Parts: sequence; structure tokens; C-alpha cells
Amino acid sequence: MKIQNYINGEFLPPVADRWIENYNPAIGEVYGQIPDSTKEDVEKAVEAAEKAFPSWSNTTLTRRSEILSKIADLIKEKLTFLAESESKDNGKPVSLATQIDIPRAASNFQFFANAITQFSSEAHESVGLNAVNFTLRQPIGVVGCISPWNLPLYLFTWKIAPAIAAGNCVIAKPSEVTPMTAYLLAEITKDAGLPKGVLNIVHGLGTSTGQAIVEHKKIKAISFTGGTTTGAHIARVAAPMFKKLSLELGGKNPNIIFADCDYDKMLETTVRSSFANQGQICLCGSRIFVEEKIYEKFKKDFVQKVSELKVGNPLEESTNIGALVSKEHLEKVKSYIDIAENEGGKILFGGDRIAVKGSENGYYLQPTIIEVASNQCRLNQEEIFGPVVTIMPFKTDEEALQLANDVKYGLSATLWTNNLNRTLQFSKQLHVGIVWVNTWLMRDLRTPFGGQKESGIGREGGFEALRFLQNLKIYV
Ligand code: TXE
Repeated sequence: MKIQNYINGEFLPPVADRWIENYNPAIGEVYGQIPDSTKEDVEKAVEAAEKAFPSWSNTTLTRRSEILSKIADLIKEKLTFLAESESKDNGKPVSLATQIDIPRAASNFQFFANAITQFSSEAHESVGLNAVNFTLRQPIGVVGCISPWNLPLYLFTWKIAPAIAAGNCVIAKPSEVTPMTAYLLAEITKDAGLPKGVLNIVHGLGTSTGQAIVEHKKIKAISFTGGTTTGAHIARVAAPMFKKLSLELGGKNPNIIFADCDYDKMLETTVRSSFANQGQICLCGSRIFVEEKIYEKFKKDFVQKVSELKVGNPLEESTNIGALVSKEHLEKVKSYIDIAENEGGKILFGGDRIAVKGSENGYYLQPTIIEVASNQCRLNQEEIFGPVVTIMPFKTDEEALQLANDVKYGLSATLWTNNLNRTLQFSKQLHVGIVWVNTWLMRDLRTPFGGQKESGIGREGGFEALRFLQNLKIYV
């Protein structure tokens, strides 16, 4: 199957007629091709977006909202097909795609369909001066959305929905590793009546197609989610053009467990926060710190629970852990297990590839738990982004806080305790964008999302996304 670019409302092959192979990670085989787009394709997309902008930015909020709602409805109607397509493209369990990824993609559109009707410019009366100051928020123009492979449609729509709701026209590039659901979304937006040129989807490699988007002078803002190294590169390219940037990058999140927590809930949630989506979520709690008093018990119980997880064909409902996204990524994750062995880490569970019956060439890895002696080891300092977690004990609150913050990333943290004072202290002092207390991965779509330190800059979600995607002007 050949995926096409979607430019100016039409499905088009890449100008240079070059193609990239698309793999099904569950079986390790090519099942399609995607455009290897060049600058010329991006140029065509920008022309279409520029042409569509005057009309789209003047389209009433009611109409924009209707179209976004319709897109949400169509995603829901096609839930099963989209979930199966996502699972095949990415290797994630179809159950996860059905319960989380695809419903969230629909919610992203529905949320911004509503939010845009409640979003407003502001006016401030200068009392006594006989003047009113208007703070006008206007769409930027053509914006770029670049998304990763871990939550393909979920993160693609997380960027596109607010961008078009805010009145912009979009050049979007999904990850070349997982292009399928973005391709399917194009048809959906067409059926929902989104005018041609408002959303243009250009497929291809990061270093060529993505680079062309970031370099294009007429693309005034970039919303990017991906690796920290790529984010730093994008910032360097975009800075001389003074583009607006929102960068949601990597994480190496602490999961801090105190003896006074609700143990059973903590254990069950920690299995999820460690291995959901094969550990390929920037919010996974990959560094587990456990209060010494319960360390040995936790170790035993955690290993037991994790050993019960079923690694297997992602299309089987009973599968807990599917395939990693690509061969390259599997090798990268596996290399960290080798590093652990050299660094003196002790593998408590897992560490090996798995040959799943009937899919022996798929990219499967056992969920892996490694006990480390120091937070300074590479395993605790670098983002592995796979089904690998480390554990180590701590004695005091001060030590736990120090360990949690002693890393270059600052995306999220999870805290397990029933002590209110400790909760308040940690929530204030953790250097992260989101702290979960006695829960994980729960977030109201109205809240601003993003990280500190090398986890990125800017906030997306709720009105923050709309603020980022509009320009401000004051007139008096
Ligand atoms: O991501 P990239 P990769 C982390 C994770 C992973 C590592 C590398 O640790 O192992 O990053 O993954 C596009 N200009 N995360 O290499 O390269 C690319 O095509 C413009 C964390 O797959 O950052 C894709 O669409 N675009 C993360 C997107 O950027 C470029 C999710 C992300 O790819 C580009 C994914 C360029 N020069 C990986 N180079 C998270 N925070 O959730 C690449 N791209």
C-alpha cells in the first residue's frame, strides 16, 4: 500500500517520486511505502496553506467548531479500523489503541471545537483616561506541526486540532515510522468538510522533510514533539527566523514511592506507568525510587506482577506488551541493557528479546527491571524510551527529592504517599511540569502541558495551545 501526501485537498505522490519502506513491527516486515518528500513538496503545501488562510481565518467560530466536531465524530465512527491500523503501524496492543489513542484523537478535536467558541480577545478600560485597550488575538498564518511515533494519531491531532481551531493553516508531518493514521485522518478531514489547503500532510524523513518545514520562512510557528536532541536542533534552525516554538521533548521521570502509600494501588499503577505502550511514553516513570522500609517487599511484588504481563501479538486482545516500534529502536533499548551489565546494574527481571510464536521477526522485548546502585549511571540519566525501568532505595525525604531532581530532564514525576505535608513539599520542589500524586497519566484537557529543563519549552493543551497558536496585538 502506498501512502500519499495530502496537499490542497488532494492525495499526491511526492514530486521526486522517491519512497520509503513502512514496517509492521509486530512481524518485522515491510507492508507499504510512504513518500520521501523533499523541499518541493513542502513548498507546494505552503502555497496551498497560504492560499487557504484568508478565507479560513475569517471563517466563523461556529463553522470551524462544526467541522472540528464532525472530524471527532468520524474518528469515533472509524474507531475499530483506526485502532487496528495504529496497532499494525506502531506495534502497540490494539486494546491500548482502542481504549486510549483513538478516543483521545477524537477528544482532541471535540475539545478544541468547544474551546475555540469560549476563547476570547480581551479589553481593558483605562479608567479616567477615556481609553480602552484591546488585546487582540489573531491566527498566525501557516504553522508547522511535527509529531513522533509513540502515540501517532493522539499526538498528531493534539497539535493539528488547536492549530486549525485557532484559524491557522497547517503543514503537518507525522513520524516516518508511523505514518498510517495521519494518512487516514486526511480523508476524514476531507469528509468532514475542512476546506482544501487548511490541513496539508507531508510525509517523509525528519532530516529532509521535517528540516524543510522548520527552514521554511513562511512557516511562522512550529509545534514539535520528539527527542531532546532533535528539539535542540530545531531551536537552532528556527531561532534566526524568530519563529514561535513549542517543544515537548524527552523525559526521565521519577516514580517516588513512600511506605505510607496505598500499596496495592501503587503496585498496580506502577506496572502501568513503567510499561504502558512498551514504555514508549514520555511520561512513563522510568526511575523508581522506593523508601528503604518497603524496598525488599516492593522488589519481590513488582517482579512477580511484571512476570505476569503477556508480551505478544499486538492484535490479540490479551496482549499487555506489544512490539517496539522499529528494529533500530529495539537495538537502542537493548544496548542500554548491555550498558547496565557493564555499569554493575542487576537485572531483576527480563532483559531479553522474545520470539513470539508465528511472528519470530517482530521487535519484542521482555519488560525489564534493573536494580541500580547510583542515580548517576547512564541508565538513570539517559532517556531509554522502552520497557526498561530502574529501581533503587532511599532513606529520607531529602534524599528522594535530591534523586528525583538530579537529572537533566523535567517532564513529570509521580509521588506515592498519604502524607499531605510531604505532598505539598514535593509538589512545590520537584523540577517538572506535572506531578501526579497517587495516580498516573490523568490529565484534564484544559490544563497546560509541558516540561522544564531539557524536557522542552512552552505549554500546550487547553487555552495555552490556542495562545501559542495566535499572535497578540494591542490597540488603544
Ligand atoms: O525522534 P525524533 P526519534 C525520544 C526517545 C527516542 C529518541 C529518538 O528517547 O529514543 O527521542 O527518537 C522529526 N527537523 N523521543 O529519532 O527524531 C521526525 O521525522 C524536523 C521522545 O524517532 O525526535 C519525527 O516526525 N523534524 C518523544 C519527529 O521529528 C525532524 C517521542 C520526532 O523524531 C528532524 C519520540 C529535523 N531535523 C522520541 N529530525 C516524546 N517526547 O514523546 C527528526 N524530525
